[in-house]
Amino acid sequence: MKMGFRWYGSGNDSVSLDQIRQIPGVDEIVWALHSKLPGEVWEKDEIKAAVDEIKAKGFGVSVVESLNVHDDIKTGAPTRDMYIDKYIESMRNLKEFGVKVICYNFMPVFDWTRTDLFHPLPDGSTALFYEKSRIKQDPKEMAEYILKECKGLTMPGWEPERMAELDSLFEKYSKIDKETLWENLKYFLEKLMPVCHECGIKMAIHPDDPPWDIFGLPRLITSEENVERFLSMVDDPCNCLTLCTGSLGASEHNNIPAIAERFADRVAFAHIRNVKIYENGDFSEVSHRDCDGDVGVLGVIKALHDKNPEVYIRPDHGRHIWGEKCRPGYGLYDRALGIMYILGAWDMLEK
Ligand code: DNO
Repeated sequence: MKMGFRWYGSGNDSVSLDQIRQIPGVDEIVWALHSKLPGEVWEKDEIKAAVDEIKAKGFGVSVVESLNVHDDIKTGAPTRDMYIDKYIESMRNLKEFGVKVICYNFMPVFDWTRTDLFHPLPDGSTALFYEKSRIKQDPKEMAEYILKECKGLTMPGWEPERMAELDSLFEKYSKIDKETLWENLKYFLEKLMPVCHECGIKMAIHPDDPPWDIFGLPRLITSEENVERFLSMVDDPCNCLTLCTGSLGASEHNNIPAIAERFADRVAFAHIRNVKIYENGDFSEVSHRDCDGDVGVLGVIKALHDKNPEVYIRPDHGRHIWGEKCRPGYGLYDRALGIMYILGAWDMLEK
């Protein structure tokens, strides 16, 4: 297993590489060129600058999160082939710097969505929270709220440039139903698979978060059944999953340890975090500790340990603790605690 830590880059993250170096057991920085919009090619000199900075501190750069997919690919617009070509160009550039896994998502319009980014927990910390009844509100209000809380820090999937054009984005998706979205995903991946083999890169789709339709937009990677459909639709060892335990785990219908076990060989990357689901369907992010939430974190770790010991893992969102001021979900302290929990369980399994 290789342990990673997501980092948004100098000037775009409250955490430094020097701090990350002091968390035991971190091998990799999970990185991206965060100033790039979906559809822009990641040029070699830009990749080199990012990678050099990370490698200088002794970390690997094998996992990119995310190389975002342009909406014209998701909607199957006439320009999609042009955007797929650009995507492939970025992949070939990334390969030259040793990238092995590309995490991406196929969520329409929005990336992960929450109604409260700093919801108080009983212990005095705060965490990301989803209140089901509030999601009926105007999506523009939601985008404004999220951008405000991110205080000018770039957040993948929530690029201000895209959010400013929400009407036309919603218009693009107005004729896209679930089956069309599945077809467009298949089309995209079938173009990419030969390039993956040429480059030794695995494409690892991130599940939809939350794992159900929101704002009338269809979402695909939401359940065990749909993960199975996704993996068999393009049945190629390079067509993989980012097992985000908290995304799939927000639905009480998903048994995450069972999903981890069943698809372990196609899990290229795992995001480990825990969520607590309430009876009314709301959910809160909580600490990584198994008994604090409903994900079954220890079962997931055991499944990956037993069936895919080469997997890349990162702790996912943490709570905001000890007064830390950070990007929502991405502080230092609780993610460092998460790493120690995951490594503790892993080491014990090894012994
Ligand atoms: C949230 C993340 C997602 C993820 C993308 C991958 O914190 O898990 O934003 O990076 O969906 O494309």
